[in-house]
Amino acid sequence: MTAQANALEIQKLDAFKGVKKVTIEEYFTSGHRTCQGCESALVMKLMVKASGPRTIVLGSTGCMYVANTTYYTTPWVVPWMHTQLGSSGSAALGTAAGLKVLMRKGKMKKEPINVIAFCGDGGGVDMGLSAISATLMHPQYNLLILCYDNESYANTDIQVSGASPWGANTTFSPPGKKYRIMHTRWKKNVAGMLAAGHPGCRYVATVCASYALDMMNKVRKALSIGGPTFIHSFDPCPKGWDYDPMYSHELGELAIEAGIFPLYEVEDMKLKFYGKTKKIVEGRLKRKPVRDYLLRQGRFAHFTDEDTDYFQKKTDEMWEKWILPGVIPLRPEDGA
Ligand SMILES: Cc1ncc(C[n+]2csc(CCOP(=O)(O)OP(=O)(O)O)c2C)c(N)n1
Ligand code: SF4
Ligand SMILES: [Mg+2]
Repeated sequence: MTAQANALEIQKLDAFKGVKKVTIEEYFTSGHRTCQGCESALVMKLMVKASGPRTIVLGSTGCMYVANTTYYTTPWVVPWMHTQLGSSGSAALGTAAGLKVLMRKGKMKKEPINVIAFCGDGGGVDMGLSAISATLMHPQYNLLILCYDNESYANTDIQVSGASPWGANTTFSPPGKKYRIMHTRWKKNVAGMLAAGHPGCRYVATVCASYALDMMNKVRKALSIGGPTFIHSFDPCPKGWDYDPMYSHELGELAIEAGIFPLYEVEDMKLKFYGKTKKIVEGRLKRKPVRDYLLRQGRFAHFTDEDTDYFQKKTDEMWEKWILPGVIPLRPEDGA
């Protein structure tokens, strides 16, 4: 396929230049039953607001499937389909390929249609990672995979995932009298891994809906650039993280300000930090202590000073020792 022919299949979605330019139409509306303060539901709403009406959404099993499809009701205004927990990559690829064939055979009008597949962290960071990787290797298909990361297998009652933070209390890692810290793995670095490992993938970004305009504009860029793309969204979850639902927005901000979840985009292998992360990288903003973020959540209520200090030390390492702060941990051997 020539670049010109491929371009016909891509919607050009320019960035919204300020909140006043954001369209008022909604494509994820009422009719869902996610928890009060659920940031992932906001991510769904902003994601399709950004992509517009000519969009097909596919979603793997998890809260954003189950809570959005109660029998006979759904908040989705655009066409929507469920897919198996580890299949966001394959579903996106299959749909994009199917649309291409139907249009080529004249069975559908030729027009650019956005294909977005979402997955949770269980579905994307863990179970479906291989399918996502395979999909990012096919530049001839235009699609976006958005991983909404609430840092647990939330829908099945908050089990630990590869994206759960060190030390968090989950149903698989409850603190006990003998062992206080039951989850001892550092969060998997999925966006950095996918960006570095797939040279044909033109766009990978991290987002947080606390910065809604940025988040929508990253979705628009991912859909306009051509080929398969990936966005990792950091989503506070009042039920799993155990805090008052009114603080979702604030917790998203705190995670960025403490440097726990850096905001960046990788376009054609060029890295750009943005928002408060950029200010931190440039030394214009001091990182907040991680304890300001951790101690606001019940999942870290068992932490002692020793635990917060360890979390701080590991976060500092991401900033001070990683070759690209918060993105790529590789570094030359000391003295090399
Ligand atoms: C192959 C498979 N294993 C297990 C399940 C049960 N299950 C349904 S939803 C879910 C949790 C998914 O977690 P995540 O992808 O993080 O989405 P969240 O629920 O957090 O929104 C699990 C384990 C399933 N549906 N399919
Ligand atoms: S458990 Fe978390 S992700 Fe699931 S609906 Fe509730 S707030 Fe949203
Ligand atoms: Mg999850």
